[in-house]
Amino acid sequence: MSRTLKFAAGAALALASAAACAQEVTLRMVSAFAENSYYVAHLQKWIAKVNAEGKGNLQINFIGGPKAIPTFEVGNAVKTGVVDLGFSTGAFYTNVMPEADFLKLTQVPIADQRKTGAFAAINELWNKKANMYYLGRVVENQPFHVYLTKRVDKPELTGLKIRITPVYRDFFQALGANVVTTPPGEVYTALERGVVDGYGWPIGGIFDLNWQEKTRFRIDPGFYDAEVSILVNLDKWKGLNPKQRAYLEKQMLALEAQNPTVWANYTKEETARQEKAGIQVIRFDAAGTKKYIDTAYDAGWATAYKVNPDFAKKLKTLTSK
Ligand code: 173
Repeated sequence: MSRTLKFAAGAALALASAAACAQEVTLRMVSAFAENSYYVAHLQKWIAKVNAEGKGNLQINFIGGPKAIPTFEVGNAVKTGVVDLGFSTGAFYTNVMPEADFLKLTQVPIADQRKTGAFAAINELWNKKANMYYLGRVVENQPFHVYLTKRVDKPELTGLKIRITPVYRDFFQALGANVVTTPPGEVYTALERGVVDGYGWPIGGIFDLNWQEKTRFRIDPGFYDAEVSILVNLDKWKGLNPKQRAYLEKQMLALEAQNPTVWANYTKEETARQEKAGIQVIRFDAAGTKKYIDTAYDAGWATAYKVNPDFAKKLKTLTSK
C-alpha cells in the first residue's frame, strides 16, 4: 500500500471510531404497569435522570403503558425487539418463559442476588430462553396480599372467586379458590360487576386504580415478594457500545440502591392509607398463619420444580434466607 493510501485508510478508521464514540442511542421503553401508577412514576424519575446525564451517549424514550402494548404482551415485545426496554414483572411474561414467575419467590434483596450468583443465573436463562438481558430489579420488599370484599376467618378461600395472575394461581387454588386471570387494568370492572370477590396484589398500589372503593378486607401477613424489573432486548444490548452498556448498568445500580428506603416507605404509607380507607385486616391464629404461609411457598416452589427443576433448585439455593 502506498503511503497516501495507508494514511487515507488510517484516517478513515479514526473517523469511523470517532463516529462510534460520538454515537447517541435512543432506547424505546414500555411499561406493563399503568402510567399513573407509583411504580411508573418512580421509573419516570429515573428515566429523566438517565436522559439528563446521558446526553450524547444514551437516551430512553418512554412510549407508555398498557395502552401502547398490553400488559401480557410486553415480554414478547422485548423478546422480539418491537421495543428495546420493558418494565414488567415475571407473572406478566410467563408466555415467553414460565420461569419468569419464579422471581416472586426470592427472599434476599437484589443487591445480595448480584453477589451470590443468583443474578448471573437469572441472566444466563433469560438470555437463552427469552432473548433478554435482565438489567435489574426496580421493585422488591413488597409482599403480596389477598384483598377481599367478604370476610373469611380461616386460611381458606373456598367458594370465592379471586382475580389472579400466575403469581397467585397455585397458592389460591390450594386454598380452595376459583380463580380468574386478568391484567391489572381489568380488576376494577371485575370488582364492580361482582365477577370476583377479591384479588391478589402487593401491599402498595391499590389506590392507583381506585380498587379501595371496592375493597373491604386484606389478609395479613403478606407472602412472596413483588418483583418488577427492567428487561432489555438481548440483540439491542449486544449492539450497544461498551460505554453505553456501562452507563446503563451504572444507572441501574443507582436505582437499585434506592430500593431499601423507597419500598419500606411505600409499605408504611400504603398500609396507613388502607387503614384510613376503612380496609380491615384479617389475621389468623398462629397455626392458621403458619399454614397460610407454608401453603404459599410450598405451592410456589412445587410449580417451580415442575417447570424447571434445575433453575428452581439454583434459585432457591441462592435466594433463600
Ligand atoms: O398483577 C398482579 O397482581 C401481579 O402479578 C403483580 C406483580 C408484581 C407487582 C404487582 C402486581
